[in-house]
Amino acid sequence: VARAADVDDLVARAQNGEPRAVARLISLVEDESPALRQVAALLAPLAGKAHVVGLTGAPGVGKSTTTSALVTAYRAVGRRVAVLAVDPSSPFTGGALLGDRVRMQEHATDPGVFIRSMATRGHLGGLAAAAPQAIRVLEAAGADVVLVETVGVGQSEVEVAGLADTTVVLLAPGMGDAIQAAKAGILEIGDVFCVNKADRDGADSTARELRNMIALGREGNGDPAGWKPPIVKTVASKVEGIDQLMGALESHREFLTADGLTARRRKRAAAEIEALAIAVIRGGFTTPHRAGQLDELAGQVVAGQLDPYSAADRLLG
Ligand SMILES: Nc1nc2c(ncn2[C@@H]2O[C@H](COP(=O)(O)OP(=O)(O)O)[C@@H](O)[C@H]2O)c(=O)[nH]1
Ligand SMILES: [Mg+2]
Repeated sequence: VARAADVDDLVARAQNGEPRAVARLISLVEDESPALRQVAALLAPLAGKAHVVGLTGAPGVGKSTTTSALVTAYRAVGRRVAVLAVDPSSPFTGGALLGDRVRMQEHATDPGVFIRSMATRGHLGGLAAAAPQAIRVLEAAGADVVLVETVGVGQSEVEVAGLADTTVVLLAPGMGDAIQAAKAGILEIGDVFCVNKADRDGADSTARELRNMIALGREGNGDPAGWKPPIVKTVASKVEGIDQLMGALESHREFLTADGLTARRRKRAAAEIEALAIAVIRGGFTTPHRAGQLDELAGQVVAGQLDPYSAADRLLG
């Protein structure tokens, strides 16, 4: 357990860009450390400075390769970049992310790059609460851009959109095509679309299909008026199209006026607070007293003496 003075020191060192302090703070977030409240309080005034970019798409589509190429592109224009690889399904940091770590090695000695992975299973508020807190750590460390990549599994693909100022949806020809993306509900969340593996057959038809589906499917989803999600073709493994992709991300960031950005961030903070509050309430049910009360109410519902809505009111009352 980190002592209060240690936490102060850690945050100060993270602000100086010390990678070890950044890593330690993210571990505190991940492990749901008792020191987390103090960490959160110290980080609150330091947050909100970075452009948070989420990358989502089916496994294998090229998210990690694209992320790594984007890091290089942002570094070339002098930005400090952080990468947060999030695995919402695994209790371990590592596993599926291990390969990504190897891939990110080329950036390992650059003091302007922070790369962290985190697992969120077991965190009190799940991805919705753990990731924003980790993002604040990276902002405190001076990141101008935070790239958030999730291991794409179902709901997390959509959830990552809730974490970002700008969301990139990646597709590749012949896999995770536009129709599948539509089914997964990820067409609505893209601010920028990336057809990666454009060295393969079918990239143009995937882009065309995507353009049609976007035009059809996005009415009334709260797009800032006038923003037409661009479709960028890339070959991430050969670093082709990456500057255009970065340009599209920058354009979206510029397009989001202060008001638009604040609105997105308020939604994100609301989801974070809600996730934490629900987790606290749920945690309350596991006390022996509450568990006993719940069991007794369940008995009354089964016996037809009480309806479940009234039972829920009593449990919360
Ligand atoms: N042909 C081709 N392969 C690519 C491209 N981008 C990535 N890959 C390869 O696709 C595989 C999966 O990439 P990865 O970035 O790990 O995908 P992720 O699961 O979405 O993070 C790797 O073997 C990459 O080298 C590309 O533009 N063209
Ligand atoms: Mg990956």
